[in-house]
Formats: sequence, structure tokens, C-alpha cells
Amino acid sequence: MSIEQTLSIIKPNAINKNVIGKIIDRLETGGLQVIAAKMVYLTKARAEEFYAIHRGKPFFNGLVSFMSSGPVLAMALYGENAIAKNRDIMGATNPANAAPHTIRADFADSIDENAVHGSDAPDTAKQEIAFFFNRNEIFIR
Ligand code: IDP
Ligand code: MG
Repeated sequence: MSIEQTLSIIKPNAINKNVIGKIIDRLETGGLQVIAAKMVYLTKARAEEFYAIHRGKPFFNGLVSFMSSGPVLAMALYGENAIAKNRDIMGATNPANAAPHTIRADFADSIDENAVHGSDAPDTAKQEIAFFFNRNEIFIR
């Protein structure tokens, strides 16, 4: 067990559905603390930068357009095994395969518009938190 930080993003489709509170409740009830949060609009260029690892994949352009189609809520989450815990609470990338009661099972529209992002490993978590937050915007308590 280790105490970790991870990046969560509530994606534009979930923001449009007015379920920010419901999603944060899942995260908090699951044992994660929100230690940073900001609503931001990602330009196409910023979305491309965030998802650079997926450049060249068939879904890349659609992903970037979707992520810049409206504001997102970026959050840093904190807790024991936060990276894996967040991914468990999120559910599988494709909501058709997401376990019942996960965020994606309940709030995703499709694999392309799957409601939330979560970092997948300690190095990407660190990078992705730094993409959105300065150190003085993160409040561990
Ligand atoms: P993750 O968000 O569960 O970590 P990744 O493989 O990192 O999944 O993919 C990033 C995002 O790209 C996914 O959340 C999803 O929205 C989109 N994506 C991934 N694979 C596909 C696909 O096969 N078709 C359409 N969109 C996809
Ligand atoms: Mg990923």
C-alpha cells in the first residue's frame, strides 16, 4: 500500500449532464480526497499535448475534438493506492465493459465519450498533475 496522487478529469459530456457532484461523490466515497480542482477549457493544442501518447491512433482526432468541445474539471486526487483506486471507481475504458456502478458504467455515452480520465501509473500521474496544477494549487491535508 502506498499513498499516491493521481489526476482525474471530468470530461465535457459529464459536465454537460450536470453530474460533477455525483462523480466527485463516487470518488470521495471510494476513499479519495480532492486536493486540487479547476474547471478549464482545453484548446485543441492543449488537448493534443495532454493526449500526445495517443497521437497517430485512429481515435486521436476525435478524442482531441471531444476534449476541447467544452470545459473539463481537472482534479488531483490523494489517497492509498489512489491511481488504481481511481481506475477501479472509473471502470473500463469502454463503458460496455465497465463493471456495474462504476462512473463509466453510469455516466459514459460511449468509448469515445467516457465521462472521466484517470492517470494509469505513478509517472503519468505526476506529469498529468503538473500539466494542470502548480504546486501552490495543491492542498494536501
Ligand atoms: P483510459 O482513458 O481508460 O486510460 P486510454 O487507452 O488511455 O484509456 O485512451 C484514452 C482515451 O481515448 C479513452 O478514455 C477513450 O476516450 C479514448 N479511446 C481509447 N481507445 C479508444 C477506441 O478504441 N475508440 C475510441 N476512443 C478510444
Ligand atoms: Mg489512459
